[in-house]
Amino acid sequence: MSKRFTHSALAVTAAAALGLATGGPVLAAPISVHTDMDVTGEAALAHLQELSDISLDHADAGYRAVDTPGYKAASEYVEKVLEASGKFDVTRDTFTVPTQTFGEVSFSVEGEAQETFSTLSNAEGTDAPLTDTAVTLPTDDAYGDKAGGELGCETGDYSDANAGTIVLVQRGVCAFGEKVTAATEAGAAAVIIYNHSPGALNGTVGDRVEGNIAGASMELAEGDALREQILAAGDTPVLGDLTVETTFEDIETWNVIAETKAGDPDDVQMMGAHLDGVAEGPGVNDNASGVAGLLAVAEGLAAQPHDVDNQVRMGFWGAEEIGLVGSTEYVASLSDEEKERISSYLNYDMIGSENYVIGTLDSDGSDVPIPDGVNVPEGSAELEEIFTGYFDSIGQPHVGTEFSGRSDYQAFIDNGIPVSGLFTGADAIKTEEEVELFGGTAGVQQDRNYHTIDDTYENVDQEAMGIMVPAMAYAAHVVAYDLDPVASVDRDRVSVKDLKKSGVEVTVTNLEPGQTVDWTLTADGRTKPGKSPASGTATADESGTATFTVKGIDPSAVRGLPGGYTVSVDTGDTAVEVGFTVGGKG
Ligand code: DTR
Ligand code: ZN
Ligand code: ZN
Repeated sequence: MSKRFTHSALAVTAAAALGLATGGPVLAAPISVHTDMDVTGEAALAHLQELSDISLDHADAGYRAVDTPGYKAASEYVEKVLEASGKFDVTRDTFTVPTQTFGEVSFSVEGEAQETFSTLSNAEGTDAPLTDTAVTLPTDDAYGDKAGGELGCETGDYSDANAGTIVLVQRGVCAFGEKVTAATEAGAAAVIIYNHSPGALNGTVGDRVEGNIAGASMELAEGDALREQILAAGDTPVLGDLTVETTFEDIETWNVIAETKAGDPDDVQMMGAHLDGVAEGPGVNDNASGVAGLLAVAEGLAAQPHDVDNQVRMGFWGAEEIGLVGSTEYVASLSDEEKERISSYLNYDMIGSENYVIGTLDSDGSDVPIPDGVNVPEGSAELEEIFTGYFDSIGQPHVGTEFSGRSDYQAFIDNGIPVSGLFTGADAIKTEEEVELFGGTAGVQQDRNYHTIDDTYENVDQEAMGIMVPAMAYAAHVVAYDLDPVASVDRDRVSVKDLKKSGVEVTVTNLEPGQTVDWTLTADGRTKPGKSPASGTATADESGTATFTVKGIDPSAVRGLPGGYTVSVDTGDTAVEVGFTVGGKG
């Protein structure tokens, strides 16, 4: 159960110094504190269960991955919840995603399968399998000795001997795309780039270049062994069979965007969570958890007695897992003026990790240095402070997590929009210090289910959700509501003086000389039939002080009205409210 938190701004009371009972009712201004709106982790878990069910119902078709029925069903659920709240306009923001799928990907040399042969993202495939094709090295490679293997960065590294062959080059010095283009211009039939360090290469050629030859990758050991085999064979060709089947397709998908009907559209407060998942698993923590949290926050906002002051816009992002595409396309679709109107963006991607940390996106780099090249827009640190201040005030330990750009806030920081958010961890290993703060297990990934079939509802940590969801709600309240001016009034500006039977004198300072203030007096919870609350005006003297006397809501009957009273003073730039109590026979 989350701890209740209210962040009390200055609530002004001036208990009368009359011969009266002091401590009359403190009269909170309409909104003088920020709260977590009583939004709980349990509320989010109900949505999480629904989203988990949807993912599992579509397990055979890629769960909630982009362009799947599961993503569509999850979108419909999110839309249903938001529309049911009655406070949001909900739309689909469609965009096109270039996708690439692979069929058979194989390479054998003299009949021996090359086990680490793999794809290069955005590289072309083979129109037809290459069979009994010579595998060769660049013939005149200026970098050869430097990198250990031939690099094939330039067409001039090749000769006619390489035409029509499968060329083998090593990673390094130039981009993968440059190597493929150089080999294509040299007339090769395909190019294999092998790694310069152990492990899979996992590379991309960058933008697709239609007409280039097939490109693929291998790991270091196998690539080196093949290079040695080619060198040892001398003039005897080493023959290989190579197939890379691939299809490029532009698919249409969407983000779900929900914005409050109320609130200043020139002061938009955005928050987001990606709705898509990976095809390998149900993606309950990554990132149904963030989505469920936002749905609970939306319902919390909708249940508030006050309309939001600033428009709240929620982005449920598509195609995050294939490159932050939905959020990037969304921000790119905005005009400069529309971007100017977005005052903040809060990102929620993984908030229920099994071996969690309570992580804030470290917008000020206080815990984790900001990586080189990452832009941190002004105002981001203040957004993080919303979370750290909240956690500190409820005694909840927290840590900064890397402001890496590895989620949907990347597009916002690239466009100068302040950002922070929450994160409970993915593939990082939990430290002993973190165990001290949050429990869990050191030496194990913060979420060992990350991007696997085990990212299930059962493996989401409910305690983490119980901490993170109220924090999300509190942050939403902070950005959505401007505290009532009364919270900003200067306590020294108001005083109340006992005039005994003559009533109560109220003094307001720091006014402009000659300024007129309007005041109203109401009796707390009591009314005199037929009598409207007493009211009047007072004018500031040359020192900027206005003084007036109140005698109950019915001046003729002040002695008969013991109890609490409220004096509201409208000073133009602030609303001042003071309370006092008439005790006994007054
Ligand atoms: N990119 C998210 C997970 C994620 C968000 N922040 C981090 C930081 C480090 C690793 C992963 C993440 C995703 O996979 O959806
Ligand atoms: Zn994610
Ligand atoms: Zn992910």
